[in-house]
Amino acid sequence: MRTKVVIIGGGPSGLLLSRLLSLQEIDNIILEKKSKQEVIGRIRAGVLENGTIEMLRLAGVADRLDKEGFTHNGVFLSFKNHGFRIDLKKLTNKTVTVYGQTEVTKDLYDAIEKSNGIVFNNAKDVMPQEINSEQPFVTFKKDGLEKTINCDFVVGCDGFHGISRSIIPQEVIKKYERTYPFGWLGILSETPPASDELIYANHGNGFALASMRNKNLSRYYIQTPLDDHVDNWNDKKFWDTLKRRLPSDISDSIITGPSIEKSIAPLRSFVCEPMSWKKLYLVGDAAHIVPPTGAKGLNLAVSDVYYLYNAMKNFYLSLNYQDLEMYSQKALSRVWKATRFSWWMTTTFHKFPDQSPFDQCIQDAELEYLENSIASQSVLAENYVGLPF
Ligand code: RFL
Ligand code: PHB
Repeated sequence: MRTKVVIIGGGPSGLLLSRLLSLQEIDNIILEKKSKQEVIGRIRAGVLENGTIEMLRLAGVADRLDKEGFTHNGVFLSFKNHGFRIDLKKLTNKTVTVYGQTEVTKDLYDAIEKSNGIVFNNAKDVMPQEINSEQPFVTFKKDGLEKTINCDFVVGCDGFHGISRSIIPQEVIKKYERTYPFGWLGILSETPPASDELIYANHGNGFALASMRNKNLSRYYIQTPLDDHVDNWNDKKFWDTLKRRLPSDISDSIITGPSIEKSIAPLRSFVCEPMSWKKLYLVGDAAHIVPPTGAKGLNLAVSDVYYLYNAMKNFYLSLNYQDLEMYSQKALSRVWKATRFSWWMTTTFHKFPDQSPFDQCIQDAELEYLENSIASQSVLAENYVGLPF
């Protein structure tokens, strides 16, 4: 088999890149380790930046998003049992949109299937080969049979635990990492959201987030110890903890119900440099991870796709290789800014196990400053709605 671009990983970044390349008639094949149902079943991101939406429109997959997505003009922050609002629209003239990653992935799959794009699901032992040559190829197993695809480029869209990043030699790759001493326990429940806009809460016992998917589907998170387990959290314990951490005017009116999904995710900041090596390009979580506190992970994956898609388009349509050479540098410049913002949101809103009274007072001062300073609010708003691509 031969194609121009082999994309390893059929999550949101791999699917979006494939779709955009196909629209330019640049042949590509996706190799995805899991089944379509497993990929679509992942409940993750919920907040899309305008730049992400523009890219989904460019890919022709935004009809449902434009109809069903919820535009949010602001976001609430709370501390010391009291909330205040950041008016994103007024401060930046931009908004964010609530539309689940599950739906984004579904829309992309549908479009790719309709246009006969090639996705090999359940592709096992995927391995990029001869990346350092003019004839790279990728080997994998499908239904027990060994397969090879020759190509011009390999793109690693295979997430943090994928194989692609490991192809870059140790002496070339540099990794930057911060782990956090807590996780997020998230639940989905078929109840009306606590508020029309998201609430990020700093509380003496730990962080909480009230988010949503639609008018009758809520998404909530609470900070938990790193070694905690979902089995320790029945629904009652979850709701009681959440209510204690949100401002009481919200807790008093919150509607609870059975959880339909419950999971714990660890929090991590990670960046690898460079994001490309020879014929390999890394995109999204394969190259960087941010803690979800800034709602940046999926949006960053999409801005990587933007840079790489344009670079590949320039290469195939105009024989211009320059943008491909600049890909890593361009993408990393935006990645580090989102990494900083996500780290800042995480350190400002969470309770650290070794947090001293001094540290708590600094967090309170930070949030009080944010509540009363338009300059401080503008910094948060500009980053939250997404820096330009
Ligand atoms: P993904 O989604 O991890 O997809 C990678 C795909 O590669 C496949 N794969 C392989 N395929 C073939 N061979 C291999 N060897 C392979 N190894 C892996 C996997 O099966 C998978 O299908 O990476 P991608 O496409 O870069 O997308 C990144 C986003 O999924 C991620 O950044 C976001 O979900 C992060 N995130 C959020 N981002 C936002 O922008 N806004 C949010 O509100 C937001 N909330 C979140 C989040 C992530 C969370 N968790 C669970 C970490 C909330 C949470 C709780
Ligand atoms: C979500 O709705 O899943 C969500 C929203 C905002 C975040 C993280 C996750 O910062």
